[in-house]
This record gives sequence, C-alpha cells and structure tokens, in this order.
Amino acid sequence: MDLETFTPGSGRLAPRAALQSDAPALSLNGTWRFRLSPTAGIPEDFADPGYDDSGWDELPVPSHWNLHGHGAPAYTNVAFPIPIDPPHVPDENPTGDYRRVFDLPEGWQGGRLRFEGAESFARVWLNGHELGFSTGSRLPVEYDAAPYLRPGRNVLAVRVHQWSAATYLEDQDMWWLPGIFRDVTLTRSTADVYVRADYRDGRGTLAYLEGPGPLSVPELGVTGLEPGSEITAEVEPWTAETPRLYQAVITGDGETVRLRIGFRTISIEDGVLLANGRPLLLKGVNRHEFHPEHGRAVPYETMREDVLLMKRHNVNAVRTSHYPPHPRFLDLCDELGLWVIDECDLETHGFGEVGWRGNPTDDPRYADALLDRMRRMVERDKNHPSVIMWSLGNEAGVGRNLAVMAGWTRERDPSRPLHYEGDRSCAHTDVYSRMYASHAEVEAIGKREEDPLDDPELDARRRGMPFLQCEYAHAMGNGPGGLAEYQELFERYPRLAGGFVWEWIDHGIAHPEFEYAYGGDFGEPVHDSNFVIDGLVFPDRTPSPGLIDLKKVFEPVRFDFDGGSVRIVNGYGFRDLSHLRFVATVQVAGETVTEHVLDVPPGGGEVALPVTDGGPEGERWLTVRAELAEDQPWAPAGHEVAWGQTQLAPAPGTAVPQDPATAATTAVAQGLATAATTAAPQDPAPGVAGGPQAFTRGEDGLIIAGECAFDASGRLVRLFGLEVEGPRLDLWRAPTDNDRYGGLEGRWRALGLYRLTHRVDEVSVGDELVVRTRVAPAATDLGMRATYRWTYDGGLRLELDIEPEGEWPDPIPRLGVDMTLPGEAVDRVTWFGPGPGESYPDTGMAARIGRWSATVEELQTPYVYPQENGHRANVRWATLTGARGGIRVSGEPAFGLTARRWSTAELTAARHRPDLVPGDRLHLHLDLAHQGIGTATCGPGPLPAYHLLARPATLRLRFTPA
Ligand code: IPT
Repeated sequence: MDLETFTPGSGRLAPRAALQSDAPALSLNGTWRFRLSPTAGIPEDFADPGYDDSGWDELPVPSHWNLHGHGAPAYTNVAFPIPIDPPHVPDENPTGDYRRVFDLPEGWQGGRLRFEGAESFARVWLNGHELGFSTGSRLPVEYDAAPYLRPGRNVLAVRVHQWSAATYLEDQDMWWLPGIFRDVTLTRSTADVYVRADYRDGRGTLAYLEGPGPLSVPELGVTGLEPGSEITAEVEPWTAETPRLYQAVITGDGETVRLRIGFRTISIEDGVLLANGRPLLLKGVNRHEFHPEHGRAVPYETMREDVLLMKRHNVNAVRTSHYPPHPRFLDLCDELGLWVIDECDLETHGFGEVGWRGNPTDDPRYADALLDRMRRMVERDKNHPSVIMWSLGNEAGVGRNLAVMAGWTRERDPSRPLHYEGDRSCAHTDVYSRMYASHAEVEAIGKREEDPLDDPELDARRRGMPFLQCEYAHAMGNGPGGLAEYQELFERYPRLAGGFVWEWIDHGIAHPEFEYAYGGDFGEPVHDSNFVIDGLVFPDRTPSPGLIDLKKVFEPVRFDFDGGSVRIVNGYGFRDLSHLRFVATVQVAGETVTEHVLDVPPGGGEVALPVTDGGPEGERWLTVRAELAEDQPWAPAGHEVAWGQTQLAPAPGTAVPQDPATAATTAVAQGLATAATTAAPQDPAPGVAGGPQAFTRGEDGLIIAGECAFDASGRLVRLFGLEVEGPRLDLWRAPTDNDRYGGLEGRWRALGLYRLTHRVDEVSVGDELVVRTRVAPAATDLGMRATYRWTYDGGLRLELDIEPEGEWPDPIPRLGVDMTLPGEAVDRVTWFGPGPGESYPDTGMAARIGRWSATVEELQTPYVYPQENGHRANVRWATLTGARGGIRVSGEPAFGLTARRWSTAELTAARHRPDLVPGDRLHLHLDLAHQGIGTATCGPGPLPAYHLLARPATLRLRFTPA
C-alpha cells in the first residue's frame, strides 16, 4: 500500500453531518484483537476472515495502542519526529493490525462503517474485501459496507500506520498517539441534513437547505418544510449565555433524524464581530482533547466535565485546537452554551524549522488532502449553532492551498467567518487573528494603529477586520500573569473580540513513577520536555490557580464601589442579571458580622449598601457575591458567578489602618518597598504583655530575650520554645517555567542568586539586637546590605533594612527572608489576607481578603513540573500551629507567606512531583516582594509594573506565640 500517496483516501462515501438518527446502528467499540509491528510492510493475510488471531493481544477501541503497552508515547511541539521529506516516511513505522468479529443482528440489511477518528492512516477490510483507506486522523470517514456484509458472523480488519504522507499535515503540539481513538459504528443511517438558522430582531429564519425529507419543528408549529425552503418565526435566539435550542425532526429515506436548532447570526459590521447584532466578546480557551490515561480517546463524561468546568469558570468560548473534536463535544457546546471556533485538522509547523521549505500548505500535490480535511469538518459540523467560525488550521504557514480551502468553504457556508492565524496578510480570512501579541500590540490593534502590511489593499482590508487572539496567556506552570490587563483591553476597544487562553489542560500522562509524564519521560530521542504541561487545569482536571484567576477576570458582572453604594454593571452580552442573587457580606477581621441580599434591578445599576458600622475592631470588608438564583444546566443554585470586595471605614471609635496591600504592592512594584512605615500592627497579638526588654548575652554564648535566643552571629535559634534557624535574607525562588523560558532564570543563575553567601559584620547587643550583614553571590561585586534590628517586648519584632550595592541589571526573583522550624511543630497555617489560593504580583486576582486556613500540604500548588508556587501575598498575620501551639507572624503592615516541607534548593532541583519528599524541617519564607510571573514561555514577560527591582527596602515583622 502506498503510504506516501498525496491522496487523502479511497473508497470513502461523501462526508455528511453528524446526526442523531433512529436508523439501526451497531457500536463496534469494545475489545478488538490487536498486533503491533515495527514496520509497515508486513503481509495482509490478517484481513482474511479465516485468519487465526488467537495469538494476538486484546486492545480496547477507542484507544491509542501506545497507552496500552504497545510502544510508548512521544511528545514534540514543533519538531517532526521523522525526517522532513514529504511525502516519504521512515521504514520504522509502527503499524497496528486490528480485528473485530461481530454478529449481524437478525434481519439487518446494508449499512455503512463509520470511523470517527483513527490516527493516522487506516485501511479497512470487511470479510476480506478492502473497503478503502483514509487519512485525516480527527475526522470521520464512512465506507459502504452493504456489498460485503453477511448474515451472522462478520470480520472487520483495520490496519493503522502511524506515519504516512498525511503525517506532514498533523504536526500539532501534542503527544503522538496512534490508533483507532474514536468510535466505530456500523450504521444504517444515510441522511445528510443542512440547516441554517439565523436570528435578527426577535425573528428567526430557518433555511432548510438539504435533507432527505420534510422537516418539522413542533415547538414553532413548523411541519412539512421541504428541503430548499425556509420559514421565519418568532423565536428566542441561541447564544452561549442563553443556549436556546429547538428540536427539529426530519423524516425520509427510512429514517428519522433529530436535530437541535439554535437561531443565531454571526456577522461583522464596521469591523466589529457581532452575534445577533450585538458585540461578541470571546472569553475563550484552547481545548485539546486529553485524558491522562486515555489520551485523545476522551470519554463522554470527561468531555462533559470540560464543558461544565468551563461554564463554571466564566469561559464562554472554545477554540478546538487544533482539529475538530469528538462530535459529541459540539453537542455539549450547543446544549450548555459555548461559542466555538472549529479548527481543521491541519498543522505543518515543523516545516518552519527548515524555513518552510516544502510546506504542504503551498504544495499543490497536497491540495486535495487539505480540501478534504476542510470539507469533512464543515460537513460534519455545519448544523451546530455553537460553531461560529471555521478555522483553516493552525501554524501551517502560508500557501496556495489555503485559498483552495477558503474558497470552497465560503461557497459551502457563507454564514460563518473564516479564521486562520498563520497568514498575517489575512488574505483568506474574515478576522484578524494573532497569538501571544503583547498588551501594547493588542492595544495598537484595538486602535486600528497596527504596523501596516506591505500591500496597501490587504492592509486596508485587514485594518477593517475584527481582531482576536487565538492564543494568549500561555498557562504553562505558575501563571499566566497579565490576564487582567488583556481583558481590560478587550473590553475597552470594540475591534477586539477577545481571545482564547493557551490552553485548557496539562497533557500529563499518568505514570507510576513520575505521577505525570511529559516529553522525554518515555525516552524519546527528540522531545520538547514539559511544554505539553501548559494548561489551566491539571491533568486530572483540578483547576489550577490560573483558571481560578481566569474566572475572576472573565466575570460577567462588575462591581464599582463608591462610598455607601455599589454600581453593579451587567457584563453579559445577551442577558440581564435576573438569574442572579446578590449577597452582601460584611466581615471584620475575617468574621462575618452581617449578610444581606441586595435588591438589584435586572439591568444592574446603583445599589445602596447596608449600613455597617458598629461591631468589633479590625479590618472591615464588604463582599458582594453574585450567585445563581436557581439551578442552571451547568451549575446548581448558589454557584458564585462574580464577586467584588471593598474595604469599609472602621467602626467609629476604632482605629484600623486601611488595606496595606494596595499601598504595599504599588510601592514594591516601584521598588520602594518601604510602604506604610508607621502603620500600627494590624493585629495586636493576643497573650503578649510587657514593655520593651533588653537583649543579654547568656553563658552559653547565646543572646537571649525572653523565650527567644540568638547565636553569637546574631541568628535566631529559639523562637518561643521552638528550635529554629533564624530568618536570613534570600533572593532566590525555584524558577517558574516563565522565568526559565523567558530567559530570567539564566541571568539569575549567571549572577549566582541561588548560591548567596552571608557575612556578618557586626552584632550589637543592647536594648535592641542589631545584626549587620552583607549578602552576595561569589564572583560579583553586587550585593545587598541587610541589617536586622530586633526588639523584644514579649513579642519579637524584626525590622530588616535591605540596601543593594552595585548596579543590579535585572529584576530579582524575590526579596525576603527564609527560616526553618521543626517540621512536626507545624501542620496548619491560618492567615488573614488574600486567599485562599496563591498570588503573585500579576496573578491572584481571584484571591479575596479573608481569614483562611490550610494544612502545609494544602498550601502547595501541585504543578506537574515543580517550580515556585503557593505564595500568599499581602498577609497581615499568620499562625503556624501544630498540636503544641506554634507561632504567629504579623506584618507591619503585610508580608508574603510561603511554607513548605522542602527547601527552595530541593524545589529547584525537582523534575516531577514525586521528587519532592517532605523533610523534617518546615521551610518558611516571609517576603517583601516577588518578581511578577508574566507569560514569557510564549508571549510577553511581566509588565514593567510587576518587575522587582533591587532598591532599598524594609521588611517589618513581629513574632509572637500562637
Ligand atoms: C503555539 C501553537 O499554536 C500551540 O499549538 C502551542 O504549541 C503553543 O505555541 C505553545 O504551547 S505556536 C508558537 C510558535 C507561538
């Protein structure tokens, strides 16, 4: 068989819509016989019905054979794992032979064999007769089975080759996972149906373009509509916010088809993307199909979980990166409401590595194959209201075949705009799309002030288009930072239609040793390491902090507080607020003192806040939450959709400083971390009495103050009975993926920031203990003067002055102190400040002020590739407690808190989660500031305001017994 053919397939029936039909269908999913060969050229005798496969293994279908012990997965991002020599492929070509025996039900006649997806080149035999072959891994194919079906026992044989000429079209950034990975069905359905349902000003137009017989929509009183005709009716529109569907029934050719129709119109007017005549703002994610055990053979329940999770996190759009998903995923999008960019199964990114020489996108020999892919996608998915744009593919460079794909699609479906990012000229698209453009560039595009194209005509055309970021905010590891600023731009400029965060899920493969495997873990000679771990949810679909932040940033309701009232702004595009209940809660020092339901008009507006003075002392915060008033198909009543928080004036007669966080973060961002110099302690720590007390030298050489002791070098060794290794200045953090790929890690390492040396210059003991030190890495004259000033009054207070020496060229990772405590002394951390999740200067939008509590284990964010995580910023006070008490740390005014059972060096060295083994010390990091996170793995680093520059700064902390 010629695997190196440019032809996309043979023997196939014309593509048609995925439909629900009452025609008999026999699922051929289940256990098949399977044999893997290392090369393609083995005999074809296995296709013979009489072939003895008793020596073969068993394999479930759908699945990928290399996730079932036959070979191993491999991950590459851009690089091809085979030589770039189209259409040729190596002799080493894993080839899976499949056999399935099935019994035809009594009286069964005719039928088609339908494969929803097989990767990548599949030949099919029925009872020894070859039906044909197909490529286009994530697209369906059907063969006419009628001539070869027999009553009773039938034998289906399939040979799947991993590599073929079509491999050059499937270079998506993901695991290479061959096999029959979607459903196989013998179906007697033959119907194709094509409807177009538009909506304008309260009226829907249903154009019944093609179908096997009359169509009816009982709910609209429509019956007997013939193909080629249309009706209009008063309808409710479909939107992702209000996914109203009408059930249509079509009968003809011996079957009845049910189709859910959604009336909606996508248009572009004055360079703005509209749905049903209103601006459409896409709050999207890129979704690959992935399951940590099943790869791209994603169970239906998991698809549903994805949609529910997206809806619950205020995501309203999906780009099906970078291939059409399982058809049922789109049913879920119709039903639960998500706008979808349906993307063709096309990526030739690896040609970029050779200057795009030989790119199939520009090779006429591949034209049929590219068109075939587009046709099969459009025909399969053409009836879905959720699908609002067709995308020609991803990262496939430029070339004449794009025109072929676009030309056919425009003719076949003029109702949906075309998307493709890879051709900056936008010659074949209706929207201007980019990936990972910086905030500044997005803003310029928003103003239609982007750099011009060379061709003035194309430039004018592109400048008139709406813009979207098909990928932005690369969610790899800790991050992404900068989300809020992107959203602010998307909402400010009408040209900007929003975008799609890269990407939905970490593709970590469940692994007995590593917990989750990434590139290289299966010994692949060519791989891209953990670049496949870049999702908003962990491999098991637990939301990562990035998704929690995204939910906040995507909120469809805004709260603008102003004194005694709040303006509630409806940020939905297509519905009012009547489905929400607004609850206002006042907390003082984290304790709820009042709770009211607010009366909010459906359109939003100014609402008076409850009177809240009186009550105890402490920071007083008002939180307004918008929650679902009733169950929705995607979340139960009470689910929180949005929230806003504001600090209230203290109760009369009490003196409580205003939120230190705002002052502190701004100041730190500007490198002036000396904010709020005279702020009173937030938290007059309980149980501490007495006035100032002097430090004395004990006989053992220790310096003593009450229950605390320092060694002769001025290092804290005992803290209220706990044996500690005292706080020391530290600048290092375990680099994040963004630090690493953005280049900062390299510069930090070159400077030696992970191997600081400490020198004590002076220890002076008296009313206060003053320890003057210099902290610096070897081989440089850069350094930090760190002066620790300790005082004791029953509580122990530290004022640490930090003064950089020399010209520090780059931002530093962090600025703070590290100390350790006996591990068994602490298992719980309770704090007042933003929480419950982690936060860094440009992340943590989802953190709200409150009193939070977690075990040390719960404070760790389980990034698949270990890195800096778990930092709680702007903490006012924290207690670290175990069975026998503990300590309390109070900020003056606030500090950053991180607690781990391993050191920063261990975290830095770890490559997989199981490398992190709890030790017998608790490592406590009390920080003044962190460098921002950004999204430099792909895209911009932190915005300038989030850079931590080496400048003079002061950290003030107070320790007391808990
Ligand atoms: C971009 C790809 O489109 C996407 O599939 C993924 O690989 C992402 O990068 C990185 O995770 S392309 C890149 C050149 C910006």
